[in-house]
Amino acid sequence: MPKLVDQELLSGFHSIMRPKVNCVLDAVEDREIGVGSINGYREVVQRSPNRFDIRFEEQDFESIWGARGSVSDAVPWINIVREVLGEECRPSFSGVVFSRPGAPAQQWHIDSPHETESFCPPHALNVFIALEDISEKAGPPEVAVGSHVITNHLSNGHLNSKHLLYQTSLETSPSHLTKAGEIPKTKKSSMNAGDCLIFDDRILHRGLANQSRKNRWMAYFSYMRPRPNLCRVSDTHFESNTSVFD
Ligand SMILES: O=C(O)CCC(=O)C(=O)O
Repeated sequence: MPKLVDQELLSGFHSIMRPKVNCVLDAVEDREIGVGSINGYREVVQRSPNRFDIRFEEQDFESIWGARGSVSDAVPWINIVREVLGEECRPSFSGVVFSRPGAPAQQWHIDSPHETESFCPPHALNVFIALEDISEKAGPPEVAVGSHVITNHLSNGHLNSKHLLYQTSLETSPSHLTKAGEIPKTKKSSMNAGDCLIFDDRILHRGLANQSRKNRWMAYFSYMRPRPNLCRVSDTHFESNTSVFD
């Protein structure tokens, strides 16, 4: 969605996000940080080599959106999220993902697994926001169009949720997702600062390689639909209990 975030909100994001990102990265310093949520810290995960995800909390955005945070009526994408997830939708995670120059393309992955064997409407949506222009060279996100329907490991015996979710040696690429002989088409496009990409988080997606000379910055806000048995749904996003500040 082109320019969903205007210049004023972008500036607000920058003034909140940059200092926190720098503070967390300073705390990481020379510590080991492996790839994957369990090998990172509460505040930062290396999603793939040289691609870092710094976690933000709802309170971080109070100065912009007030106490309701990222479900405030002032959030430019909130009506879309409500339409898909329902009025009761809740924020689940937010953060900044940045990739350093030379970061390779991520493996294809989904962010949360299907929860039932038969297809259900989305239980989670991701909103990606380009914080600066992201040229093709800087590695915008890429998605396998329509793949959220066929990433269901519960109905598709040859899929494994671990390989769908994590960066493992057995990447699940679009060509593994055949449905009636069709491989989902992939789509990528450069983004201008303020452009947003909103998607069902069961869709196969990845961040592309950063072949530019600058860090590539993106913010994200993830939302979920409250549902029964939510307490049994495991967190696959930030699994480490260690803090970089300990
Ligand atoms: O860097 C990107 O474009 C996507 C990041 C992502 O999907 C992830 O880290 O889960």
